[in-house]
Amino acid sequence: MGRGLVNRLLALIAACAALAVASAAQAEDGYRLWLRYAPLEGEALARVRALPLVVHADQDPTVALAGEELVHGLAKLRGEERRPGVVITASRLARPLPPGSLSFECRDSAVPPGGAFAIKPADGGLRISAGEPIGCLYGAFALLRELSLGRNPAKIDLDERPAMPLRLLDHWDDPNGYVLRGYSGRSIFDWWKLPEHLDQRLVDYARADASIGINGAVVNSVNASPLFLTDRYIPKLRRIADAWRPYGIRLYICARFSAPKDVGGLPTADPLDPAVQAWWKARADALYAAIPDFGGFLVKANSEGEPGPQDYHRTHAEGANTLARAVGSRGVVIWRAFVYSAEDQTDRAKQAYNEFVPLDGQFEPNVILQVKNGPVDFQPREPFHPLFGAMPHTRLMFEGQITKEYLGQATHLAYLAPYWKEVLDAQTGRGGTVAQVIAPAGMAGVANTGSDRNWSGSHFNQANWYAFGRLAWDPTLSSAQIAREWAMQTFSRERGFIGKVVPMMIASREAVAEYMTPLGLTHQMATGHHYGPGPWICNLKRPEWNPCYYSRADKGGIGFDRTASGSNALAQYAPSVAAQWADPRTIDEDYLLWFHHVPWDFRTPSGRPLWGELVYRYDRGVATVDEMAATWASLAPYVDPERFADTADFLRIQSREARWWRDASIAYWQSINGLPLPAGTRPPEHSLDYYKALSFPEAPGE
Ligand code: GCV
Repeated sequence: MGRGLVNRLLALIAACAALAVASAAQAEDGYRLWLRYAPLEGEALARVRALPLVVHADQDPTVALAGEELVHGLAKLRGEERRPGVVITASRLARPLPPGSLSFECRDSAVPPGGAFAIKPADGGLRISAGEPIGCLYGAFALLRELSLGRNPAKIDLDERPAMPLRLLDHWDDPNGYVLRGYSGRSIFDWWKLPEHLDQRLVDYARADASIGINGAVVNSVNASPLFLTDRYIPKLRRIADAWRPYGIRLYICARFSAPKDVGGLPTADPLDPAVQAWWKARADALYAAIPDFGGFLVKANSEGEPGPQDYHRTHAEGANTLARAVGSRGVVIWRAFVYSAEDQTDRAKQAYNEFVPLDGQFEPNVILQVKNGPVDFQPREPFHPLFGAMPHTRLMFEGQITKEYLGQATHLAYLAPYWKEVLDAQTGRGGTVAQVIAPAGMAGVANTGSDRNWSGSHFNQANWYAFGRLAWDPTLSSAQIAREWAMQTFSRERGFIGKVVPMMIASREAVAEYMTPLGLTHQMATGHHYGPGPWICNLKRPEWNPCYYSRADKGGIGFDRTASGSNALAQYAPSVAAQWADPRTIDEDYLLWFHHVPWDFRTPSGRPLWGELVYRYDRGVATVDEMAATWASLAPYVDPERFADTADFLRIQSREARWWRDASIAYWQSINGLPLPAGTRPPEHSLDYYKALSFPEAPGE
């Protein structure tokens, strides 16, 4: 081969390599989340091009980040390579700015502290003002969001403040990198390499959180390892806290209640023991010495085998208060209300209320009680938890589960904003809606982030992280508005896309509720993985871990009687609320079997007998998933091939598994009620024994 040909071949190979790199750089793998800042077009582009990149950077690292974000984001929206922009220092800001400037005032006493900001027209341009630097960062993200949605800068006029002080993510991550109920790879925290090495992903995570107003993260699982309270972990925690501080993310840890014994060398963890109290105080002091803005402790106590004050015949209040006094005014102790005991077999749904309501008023002021959205456990649908509104002298915080343990995990598409809104908007009958009750405290979401390139196990699961932050910032936002802004930033601004994808997202959670647990059924998931159906399971050692405990299905009927003739859980709600649910003939059917045991031939408001209605709902859930898959298929022209294919694959899985849920459930109910299928109904594809025999050793477990 001649030298010329060799050179040409080498050049060709180099060109191919360069192309490969270029296309890899373009690959949409989901890592950039909703912060893609895809170039604008047409008038929107012209308007943003007219905004000069003028930012004010003072010495504060958070203000600097806000400036960086704007420079980066505006350049991207303008379709330009990243440019440094014009940075005006604090001292020069006193001089008149060029007309049409974009500027910051981050210590504006007219704006309240705590993250509030205003974006107003000023000097022919725009000014972001905030009472403190974090408000400027939130303002920068808000401005970029508005521009990304195509808003005209001349018409942007915002005045925002967060609805609640704590907007947290709870990570159920273990020191060895395992994520409990995690469906997106391993933990984002690499405790092995910390403190020397901090993965860039942790910084990118903080940026994403800040962009939606999240302001704290609990870095370890509620089934807590005591390691996090040892000296060895303090430098690791400090390294993360230092990286997160400029983004306004405070670090919290889960505290294992038995830690004074486990790692403190004490013979007891009795919260009233002076040595135990001194130990907690010393631990809190050590943490605050390293991390002055340490958020505090989250505690799961006397729940599912975790240690707690009741091991020493102390109350939850006595336990929480010991930790709260150790932390003092520096932070908070978040105590979980998720407790249910093996002994009390009346009704699991009643137990947290019974346990905590008598303690109202006994907690230190820096204790917050964290209450799951519903009284059982993050099911596809539950009524709001009766504790909301029932403890007027205690700050209550909402706990939601972003990770979708019971809603199809990574593969099933279920947009959760409508789910959380259902609870946040519910009238408690005791001092307003749930959102109003939690406003003095906040919201925590069990995070769905992991080491997967797309962070959340699926592209659409990112929407739940996004929606959680947005709702914690402002629970009055509508599910559709949040879906719309997420989809526009994450995928495409095209009307043809948004007009279809938003309704698809809005319908998705209801579809899951219908093909898994229609009409208020609950906890019918198989043991361990909680992914597929297991309504027949009835032999687990604790009755309330069995699906049959919740369905109460027998020849005569189905559903859990929580009225006065049954467990009377209904009486835990305010009379005005209980009245809506007391009568099976008038209750919202979505809660029918949650509160009532009714005969199979019970006439539902639809006119169908219960058995027919149940089958109808399963079928409707399956049909909605098929429609979602068809909708997505029609959206190919708007979506990059990588994310399009990933989502299409997952919708195929969901279609198949929605049928699995429907068929296995119907086969089981039929084995109980002995009824023929309603006329025209497709019989289950396999026998009940087939479904019972399925096992999934490869599924993510407990
Ligand atoms: C952390 C559910 C999950 C458990 C989880 C528990 C909790 O029961 O299945 O894995 O444990 O909730 O919230 O504490």
